[in-house]
Amino acid sequence: MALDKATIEKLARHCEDAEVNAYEITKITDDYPEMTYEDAYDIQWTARANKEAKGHKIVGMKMGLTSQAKMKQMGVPNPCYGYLADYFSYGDGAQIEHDKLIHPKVEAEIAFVLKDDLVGPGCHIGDVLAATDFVMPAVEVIDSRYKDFKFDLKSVIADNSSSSRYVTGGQARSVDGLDLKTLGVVMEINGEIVQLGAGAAVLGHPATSIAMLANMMGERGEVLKAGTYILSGAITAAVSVNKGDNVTVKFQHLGTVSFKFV
Ligand code: 0L1
Ligand code: MG
Repeated sequence: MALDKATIEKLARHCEDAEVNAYEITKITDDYPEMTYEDAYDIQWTARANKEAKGHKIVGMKMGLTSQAKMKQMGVPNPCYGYLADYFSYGDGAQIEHDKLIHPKVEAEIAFVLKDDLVGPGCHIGDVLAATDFVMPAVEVIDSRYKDFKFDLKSVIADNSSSSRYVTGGQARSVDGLDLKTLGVVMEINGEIVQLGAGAAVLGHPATSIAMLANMMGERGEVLKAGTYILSGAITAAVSVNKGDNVTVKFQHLGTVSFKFV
């Protein structure tokens, strides 16, 4: 740990303020190059506690940067995680206000809901499949607070892994009989196909991502609790969206998620 408690608290307020008021900031490591990964997660967990103190509920978790292509593109060595607050959450058919965001992008994801706790370290894909109550289709709206989405991994972690909004729809299904690795998705914006993908884009299998989350949380003594809703990571590349855009993502076996930016 390189940053003291007062600096962690200051940076948590800095990131959260940029998120709530939708303005750009420069990456934290420009001013604090000594920041460690532990500091970065301390900033995220402090911002999370501040949200709860203001009366918000934390309703889930997300994994980010889970594809080899995206890690390579962003020049980062590992995936990261973040939390989902109540006001991030939207249902199928939603209208999301574009003006409340900075430069949003959309990604198709499979969401997991757990029926048992997952406790890392040592958690593996089999533990995840056994602990999964159901999966559902979701679309994550990411909105890095960093100018032009320019960041390094530590700065992204402090910024809650770019969490912003997410939309859940389609059908809830047990993982029994579903091959999440080959499950296909088609993303359309304003009726035009913009992305195709399959579940294997997420660390080879989306459940691997959930195991990694449990193991990363385990390093901090945190447990991924039964009932948690988790976005497992992007199946498609993230696509920039504008005001007025209609987004529809069709998931094989799981139905469709549609919404609009207004
Ligand atoms: O959910 C994601 O994969 C995004 C994580 C943060 C990186 C970014 O903003 O692109
Ligand atoms: Mg994502």
